[in-house]
Amino acid sequence: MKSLSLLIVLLFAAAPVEAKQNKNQAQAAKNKQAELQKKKEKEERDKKREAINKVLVAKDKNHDGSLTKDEYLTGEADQAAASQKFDAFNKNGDRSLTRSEIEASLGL
Ligand SMILES: [Ca+2]
Ligand SMILES: [Ca+2]
Repeated sequence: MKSLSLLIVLLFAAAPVEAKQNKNQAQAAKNKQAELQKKKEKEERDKKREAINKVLVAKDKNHDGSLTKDEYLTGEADQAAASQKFDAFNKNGDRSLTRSEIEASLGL
């Protein structure tokens, strides 16, 4: 009987520790999830930047770091759609598309 009451005392004493451990584990899992999410977002940003680099390398014929509409439209199958895209990306309405305008349009 004595050992049973001792066991009960031990169980009660252990319960808060276990609850704390569960909480810590849940927090660790959350942290890991957040870390993975961050990593995924970074990978997506890197992918977008890489895609932008590719477009600039391919289309920026005079290598000034921005694309005129002519440069942008060269090689596009659907000229009307590409033209609309250019205008949508070209936030300041000037004659060229800068890297930062493209980045901004892709949410970077
Ligand atoms: Ca250019
Ligand atoms: Ca512009």
